[in-house]
Amino acid sequence: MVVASPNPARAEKFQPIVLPVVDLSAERLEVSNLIVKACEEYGFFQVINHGVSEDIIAQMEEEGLNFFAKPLSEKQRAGPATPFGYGCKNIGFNGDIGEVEYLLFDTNPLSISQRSNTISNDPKKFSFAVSGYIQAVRGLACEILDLMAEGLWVHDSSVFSRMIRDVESDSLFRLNHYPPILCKDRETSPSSFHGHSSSKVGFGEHSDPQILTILRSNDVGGLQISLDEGVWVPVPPDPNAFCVNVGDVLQAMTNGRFVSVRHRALTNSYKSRMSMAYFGAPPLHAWVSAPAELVTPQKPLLYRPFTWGEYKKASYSLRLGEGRLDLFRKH
Ligand code: GA4
Repeated sequence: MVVASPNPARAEKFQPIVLPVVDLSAERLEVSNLIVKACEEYGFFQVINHGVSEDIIAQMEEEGLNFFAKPLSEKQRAGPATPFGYGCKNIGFNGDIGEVEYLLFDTNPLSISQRSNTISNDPKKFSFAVSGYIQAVRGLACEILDLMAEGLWVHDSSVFSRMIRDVESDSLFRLNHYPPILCKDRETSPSSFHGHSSSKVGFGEHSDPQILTILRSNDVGGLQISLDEGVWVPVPPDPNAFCVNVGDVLQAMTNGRFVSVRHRALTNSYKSRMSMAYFGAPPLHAWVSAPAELVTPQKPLLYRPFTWGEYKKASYSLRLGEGRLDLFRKH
């Protein structure tokens, strides 16, 4: 295990982790086995040869960069992000703060198109880019979820993907922008006595509540994952890959075989980072429970069945970093 510091100011200097890289164009059985292994060991992996067109990614990135380059007063016309729109520094409803600005959307094409009017001077172009991107990454998420079910030998291989294919799926899309922050903090970072700079927390530690997250960022690092309590390991950025991570609901649906791992994002001292995240979620009324194949006398059901609506409510009533899945544990 790589050793890293719990102090964000110092963590950057530790060796980055090499996440498993899954080539989606390889042989199907091999791919599904690799994905299962990655989800059990890391809860995170990268996918290459994912089939999402470069044009779709580039258009979305351009629209995001154009938006964040606007003056604050203009961006605020699209806010506040409670529940959807532009947010700056405030995360969630319970006082969490980070060095981040963002746009949060539900994935319904109609509401994206309505929202675009306050976001862009060319709303049609903006909503076309967002809808196209969401459609493409949703397809990728479904493909990955089917591969997971196959790798787990679950008979109904659409058991996970069906939830995000549903027209009532409560999936979200988020654009995060982390402006560069140069901070030479003598108090918190001993290394700053030698003129080193340190990083600030852009988005504090948390796990994603949903099923699966498909993340892409520009070539600026900042994402860190915590495989051991208090140990933060940087994930190097790769603009050619998507980073995929298991959410709390998938941990419950795999009866704890897959892990929903805590992660956070730090700011860079000199460069701005933009990430685009699709959070695949069930419909609010859908029941979350592990399929029969994953429950055995040796591995009894870990979590009581719950609806996504119930889980979402619990998530929003807690602070960002608080564990929520434990509230649903049976024993
Ligand atoms: C984390 C994952 C997604 O970004 C998000 C976040 C949401 C928010 O920013 O409003 C939450 C956070 C996220 C987890 C717990 C709750 C909800 C802030 C918060 C304190 C959009 C999501 O679905 O959950």
